[in-house]
Amino acid sequence: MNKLTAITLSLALGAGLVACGKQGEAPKTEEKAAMADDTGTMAAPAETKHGKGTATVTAIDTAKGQVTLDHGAIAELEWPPMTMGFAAKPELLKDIKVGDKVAFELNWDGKAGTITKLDKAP
Ligand SMILES: [Cu+2]
Repeated sequence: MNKLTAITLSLALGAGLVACGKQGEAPKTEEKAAMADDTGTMAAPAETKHGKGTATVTAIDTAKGQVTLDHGAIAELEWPPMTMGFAAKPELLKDIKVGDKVAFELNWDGKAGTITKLDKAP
């Protein structure tokens, strides 16, 4: 949320500077150009973050390479506890069963999480 607000603010400031530098052009053209810039910036890949936590496994789909975890808070990603699905390679899931308590690590690209490490909790 804060990051998005910061991006929006910096884009607004940037658009303002561009508008000041091109006073000869019609305002409508400037608005369209600014909107195109916004779209391009939003489509850029987000920075991948790494996090770790503990969870209870609530569903496994080995064929699709997906696991659903009821996970605790993840400080690195500023996530509260929640239940959600992640992509996971089948070899990470082969010794895991629904109901298992696990310790896991993930990469989060801003839209989807991929499990990079998954172990039964001791
Ligand atoms: Cu989550």
